[in-house]
Amino acid sequence: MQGVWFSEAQSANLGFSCRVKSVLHKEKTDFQDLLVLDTETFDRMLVLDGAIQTTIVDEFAYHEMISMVAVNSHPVPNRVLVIGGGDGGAIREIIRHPKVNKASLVEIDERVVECAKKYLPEISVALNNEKVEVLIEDGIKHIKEKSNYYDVVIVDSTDPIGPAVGLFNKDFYGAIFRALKDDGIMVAQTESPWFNKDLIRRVFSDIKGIFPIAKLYIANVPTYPSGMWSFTIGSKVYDPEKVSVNQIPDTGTKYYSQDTHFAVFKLPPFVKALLEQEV
Ligand code: AG3
Repeated sequence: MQGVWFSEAQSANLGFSCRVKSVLHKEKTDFQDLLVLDTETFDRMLVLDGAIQTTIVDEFAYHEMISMVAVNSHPVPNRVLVIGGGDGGAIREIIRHPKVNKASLVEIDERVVECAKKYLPEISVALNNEKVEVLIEDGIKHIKEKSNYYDVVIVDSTDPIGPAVGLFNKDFYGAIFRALKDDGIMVAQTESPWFNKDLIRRVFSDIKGIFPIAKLYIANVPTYPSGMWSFTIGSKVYDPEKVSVNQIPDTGTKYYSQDTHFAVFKLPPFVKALLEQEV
């Protein structure tokens, strides 16, 4: 292979590689290794601890899908919180919704926010918006201090290793339940149905044990392991599959739409089977 390549070791036996035009930034923050690359196929790319987080080319799929399904399942999503997601991509989508008054971002690593502002302006564009509050603190601590406060909580974490481990545990989902209002809804990114079966099963069963409604949906994100990505919703009242289409405004999204809102819940049998197994 000619030139300089970046490879993510997705597991001990599998890698994902792309040709690099240049390394824009590299540092060790207090929390993780941070790398920003300019690549041939995916344009600029943010990598944390060796794992691809987002790229200019495919970020819209992930950021629209992690945000808008839950936001549009709530009739009045006034107050929305994103935990993690320091690049600002999810926040950018959320504030396009006409009913969102305030969106808060709680990111533990300030350097992610700063580098996204510098190198990924298309993604971080909303971080200076007046509707947005950026808090640099531990998401777990933040959520434990709130009760009956948020309408929607979105967990845009890294993989369940290193700084994000606590964002995949049952106590944390319980704390989100308490931080939500009586009709609140949460969603978390829950990795690949091909490679993270145990995690998906466990998280689904945890969320189902806490929230009256638990649902899993999938979307295609080419730079993530297997390209097929899952998201798990916990909802106190609103069933995302029973939303009226009139409640879904057109915010100019390219993956999310009135059609895909519902389509993504139609799961292939091998994914559905994960949710039916006892943990
Ligand atoms: N958060 C999920 C990234 C997971 C990618 N995993 C991997 N490449 N092994 C993305 C944050 C974007 N706002």
